[in-house]
Amino acid sequence: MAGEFKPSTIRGELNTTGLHFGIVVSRFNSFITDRLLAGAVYALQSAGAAEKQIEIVRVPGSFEIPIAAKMLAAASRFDSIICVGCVLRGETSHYDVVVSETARGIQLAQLDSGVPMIFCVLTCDTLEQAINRAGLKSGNKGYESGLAAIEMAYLSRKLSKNSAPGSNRPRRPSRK
Ligand code: INI
Repeated sequence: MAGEFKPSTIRGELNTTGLHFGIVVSRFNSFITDRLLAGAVYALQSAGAAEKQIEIVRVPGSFEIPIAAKMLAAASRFDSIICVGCVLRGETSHYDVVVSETARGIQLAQLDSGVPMIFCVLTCDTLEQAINRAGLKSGNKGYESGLAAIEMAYLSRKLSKNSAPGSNRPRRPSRK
């Protein structure tokens, strides 16, 4: 075939200039969620974000994450939101309800608001599995989520019509 076929590709970048990040953290299983939070903040900080570019909101449990994330998105100052929780399987079906409603709620919140939300909710059978994903063997999901938040925030600015990455201009009017 003659010539190279190269469609244009739009990508996010690990660049935090002018971007604002919200983090919603569940207090339930805080032994784990505090470590995930630390990983997420470390990723943002390592990529150049300053303290004033990050706001943290605490909620009782994972089930409450979607409503808080949706409220943060409505504030119009965040480019992406990281949702941090940890649900551990117990003996009843409570686990399944909390997991599915949290995941569904976060998905609905990001699709309704148009603000990217990163799913940093561990869903584990045992505490050991959660510990391994919060800083030991399997890395730190919080750190990975921080990187995903930067990429999606940048991409979101790039894809939205009226705001370039780094312009720090809200995409929609703030609420009066
Ligand atoms: N919330 C969690 O974040 N993780 C859990 O493991 C958990 N368990 O096992 O019950 C949990 N439950 C609380 C729930 O998220 C709500 O906070 C509560 O039901 C009040 O609405």
